[in-house]
Amino acid sequence: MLEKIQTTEKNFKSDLSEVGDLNHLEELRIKYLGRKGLFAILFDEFKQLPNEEKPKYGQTLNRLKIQCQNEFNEIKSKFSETAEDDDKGIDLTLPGRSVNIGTKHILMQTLFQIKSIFKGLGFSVYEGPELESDYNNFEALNFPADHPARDMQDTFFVNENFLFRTHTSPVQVRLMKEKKPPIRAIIPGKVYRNEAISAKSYCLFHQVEGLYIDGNVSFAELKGTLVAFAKQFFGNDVKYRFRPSFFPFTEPSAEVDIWWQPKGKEGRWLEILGCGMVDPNVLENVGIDSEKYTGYAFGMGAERIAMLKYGIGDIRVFFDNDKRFLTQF
Ligand code: 2NM
Repeated sequence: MLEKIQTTEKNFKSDLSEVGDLNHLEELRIKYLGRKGLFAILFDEFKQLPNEEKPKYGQTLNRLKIQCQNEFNEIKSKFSETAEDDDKGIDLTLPGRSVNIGTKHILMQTLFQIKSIFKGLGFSVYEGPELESDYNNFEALNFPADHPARDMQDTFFVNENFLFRTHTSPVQVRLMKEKKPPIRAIIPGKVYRNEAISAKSYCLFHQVEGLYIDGNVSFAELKGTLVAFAKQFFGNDVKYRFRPSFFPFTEPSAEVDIWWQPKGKEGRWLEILGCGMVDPNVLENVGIDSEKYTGYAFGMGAERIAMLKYGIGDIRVFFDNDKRFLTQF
């Protein structure tokens, strides 16, 4: 009996050392530890032994069986780990997952394009504060005291003398006070108006204004510059017109329209910007000799021209941060 036990142990160990995979291991398990395996046979033989011999072999046999089972389990778990890596783990042949990095906001893309067109035409870019004095925002710019924009209803006043700028023109006032002509600059930035919010107007929007002041600046130069801009921004074959208008800070003043022709629908003129020759009163207010210098200025709403260019029907979508809108651009 002892010899049989020892032989079984020896065979088990040598068989186990040659195991190559899980299937092979399972075969060995059945061969040794199965219901009709070699250990079962040994136990059957053990049962046949006379009672007085049982203690002698019982312990050895039990110890051996447990030891074999342990070794078997150990090898099985090693094989299982590698098997799991193979089927649950990483398939190195799959293409990588794309990372969502977001998009540049369409308004920022538009502002970037406007700035780069004017830079190409020789303009510098300046910015200024959004909180301004009533003087810089209105008084210096020739807005009469009874102008409707100066009403509490249309402007966000902080107190009697300070307000959220309603256009970026106060930055031009600062520039003209600080620098001697020639001045050729565009000023992009946020502006605020206390209007009823709708598809067409929001309490906040972005403007780009431009200013050119020098010895002999003419309306012809203003036209040339704005036509060059319109062609670069809307396409070379854009149809445009200059239409007389009025602004407190320019004289003469004009508005520029472009022809909008939707497919299959009636076309129409749409305003894209306002402009004019800087009023001599404004130049004198900032200490520039209006006998020596002339200048032109213009202003446009960035949301508005982005809406025209990309066919966006509601200004509020620029501020909603809805990914379904933002990711279209
Ligand atoms: C516009 C239209 C026309 C303008 C005028 C000035 C300044 F400071 F030179 F007087 N800045 N911007 C101007 C002129 C703005 O926006 C529709």
